[in-house]
Amino acid sequence: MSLTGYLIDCGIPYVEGADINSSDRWDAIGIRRQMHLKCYKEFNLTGSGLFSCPSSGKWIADLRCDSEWKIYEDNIYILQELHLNWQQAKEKCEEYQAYLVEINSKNENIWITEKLVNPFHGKPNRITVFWIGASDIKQEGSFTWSKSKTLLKNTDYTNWNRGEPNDAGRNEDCVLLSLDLKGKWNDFPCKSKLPFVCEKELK
Ligand SMILES: [Ca+2]
Ligand SMILES: [Ca+2]
Ligand SMILES: [Ca+2]
Repeated sequence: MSLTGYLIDCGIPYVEGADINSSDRWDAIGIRRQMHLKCYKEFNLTGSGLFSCPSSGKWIADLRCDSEWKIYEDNIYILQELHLNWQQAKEKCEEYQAYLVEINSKNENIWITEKLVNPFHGKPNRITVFWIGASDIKQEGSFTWSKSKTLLKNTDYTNWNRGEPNDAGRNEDCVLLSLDLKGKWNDFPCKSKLPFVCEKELK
């Protein structure tokens, strides 16, 4: 669930025509004061969207913000089946105030591979590879995550396939994840059009 606003102990809700500065917050309690909240744009609202303030003084929400985004730990993720080159994919994620997925642990790699993308693996337009947010565009051989701008050091989590990254044809600067290779990574030509995964922090 993700909202454009939040409330504590009913607070002073927005009321059209009321002078909030001179209102006593306790006025709000027990008189069925209500307010509407909206979901972030990529979330769909279900329920009435109403928050109401009963005599308990705790707002009750009749809403859920659902989306195609899936939650893993503190972040949300979406697989985009649209095929774009790496740069376009990065920009598309940024349109959602998100970023091309940055994979920092074995468990995150497994969750993305198995739970998020694998359900699409057997479909007619089956997805076998997708972009992740690492590249060595800026400096050959030095892979960095585009979101955090951190260099992938030896101590950082990586999941390169055997023999990768190999900069084949001296033309491979962007990183994909392969489902056929059980979640292994490969550097690949950035101009290739592939599906991709966006990640976003849940605030
Ligand atoms: Ca991540
Ligand atoms: Ca390269
Ligand atoms: Ca390669």
